[in-house]
Amino acid sequence: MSLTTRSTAGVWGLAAALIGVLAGQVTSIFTGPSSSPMDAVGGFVIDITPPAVKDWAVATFGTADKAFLLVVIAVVVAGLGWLAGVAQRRTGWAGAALLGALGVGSGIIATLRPSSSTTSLIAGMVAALVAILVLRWGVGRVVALDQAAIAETAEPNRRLFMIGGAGVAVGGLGLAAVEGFIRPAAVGRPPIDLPEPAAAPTSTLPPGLETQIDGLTPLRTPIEDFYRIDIAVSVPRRDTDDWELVIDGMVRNPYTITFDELLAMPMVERDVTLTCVSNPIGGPYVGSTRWQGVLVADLLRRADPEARVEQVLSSGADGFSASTPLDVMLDGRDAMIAIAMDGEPLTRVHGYPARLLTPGLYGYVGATKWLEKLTLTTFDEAQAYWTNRGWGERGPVKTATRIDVPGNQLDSGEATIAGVAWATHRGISKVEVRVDDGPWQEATLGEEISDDYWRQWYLPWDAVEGTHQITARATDGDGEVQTGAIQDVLPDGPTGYHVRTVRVN
Ligand SMILES: Nc1nc2c(c(=O)[nH]1)N[C@H]1C(S)=C(S)[C@@H](COP(=O)(O)O)O[C@H]1N2
Ligand SMILES: [Mo]
Repeated sequence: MSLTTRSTAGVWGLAAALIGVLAGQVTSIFTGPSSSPMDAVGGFVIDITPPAVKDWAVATFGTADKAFLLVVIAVVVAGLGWLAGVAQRRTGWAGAALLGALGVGSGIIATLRPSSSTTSLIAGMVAALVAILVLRWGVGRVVALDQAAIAETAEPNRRLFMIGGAGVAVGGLGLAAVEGFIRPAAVGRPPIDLPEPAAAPTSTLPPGLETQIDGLTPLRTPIEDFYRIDIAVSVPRRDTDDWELVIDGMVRNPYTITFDELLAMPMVERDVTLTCVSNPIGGPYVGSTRWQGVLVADLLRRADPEARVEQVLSSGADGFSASTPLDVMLDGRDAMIAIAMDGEPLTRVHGYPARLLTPGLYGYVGATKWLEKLTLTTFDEAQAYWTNRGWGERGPVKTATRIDVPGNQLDSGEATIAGVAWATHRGISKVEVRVDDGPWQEATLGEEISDDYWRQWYLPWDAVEGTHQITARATDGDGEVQTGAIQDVLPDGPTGYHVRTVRVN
């Protein structure tokens, strides 16, 4: 391969861009996650991405959607870096201007983010400065050699190319290490002494049917398996001593409480299933556990809401907001500010130190993590993050049934069809299963934990050779049979039956 001065300049541009971003990200370890150029640009991209594209990303990458986004940004930056190198060689300034604009631009975006702080500009400036220095040095050498016509020998050019290549490797690997390990390592959760719940459920959760049926979703989701969905590019860090909850809006008595004050309030424990509006039929974005927290109703009452209040707009440290209908928060369903899941303080990814949880509603309308504020207002006055982007204003969870077993292949003979069904806040009264075009057969239900909790179910099946389609549907606690009409997740959650095609050998 014959090396051109142009490609050597391109490689130096690439190296300059990656090392610049790396410098910015490392700086943000000290100046705070809200100043991270990658997070700022990532958050900005998430905000402007059309809901359908975002949904595709969540469906395709799941919890790795943020990693995917960061990789896309890094690739775009690398491409622009290459261009900057080439342009710098031709003009002596255009590449530096491009990289400088990118770095400073990311700093400005960081400053405009909802989670910005006074240091938000710094990391972007550092990124710009480092990128420009690397670019000017590398491309400067390339041009100098070229002018000296030493490049005829090709050797110095090759060496310069190799050094630039090493710079690309340092930038790329460094970025991968910082984003993949170093920054996420800050995600550990400090301990809290959890107060005793005043109104605890009388029993512990019973063992589920998963102890008898291999592959069935456990009755209680282990926290490490609990799905995670949010717009936070890196997990917000809020600690209990600097945590405050502001309660304001159309109230006669706005106030702020600290974490210690929250802990001193009466605590409840509830078993609740949480699911995402973007969870496709049969999908994984649903989890169930025991939550501990303070009833929102107690907090709202103290604020003394005006009669015109319709919704509670809750906001989180990542710039997310949700609008929960006031009637839902006060109808006795025990919407809470949760501080613990499964007997442990919330993990950072699930909203440490405190989050909202509203039984019966999808996460986007009632489960704000890293909670900072509750504003009592009307639907006209303020809209939430997702309702602003085309999702339904009220988000009651639709009845859903998931088939966990069997998988796509099994041997003929005695088998078990099993799964979970939920219709949070209405409960599940029946699950039926159909094989091919056969009759609906009633499955056996696992123990009922609460109306707000999913229910395990199973049906013995004599599997005969061939390819079969298994379909399942539930009936909720009001006697309403789940609809088979297929609707997409947008705008207010999917409907339709989960169908599993199995090959019996
Ligand atoms: N701060 C914040 N809270 C949030 C979100 C978010 O993006 N930011 N996403 C919501 C959505 S869409 C869902 S489904 C739930 C998911 O909660 P989990 O990640 O604890 O499972 O959180 C909700 N709370
Ligand atoms: Mo969600």
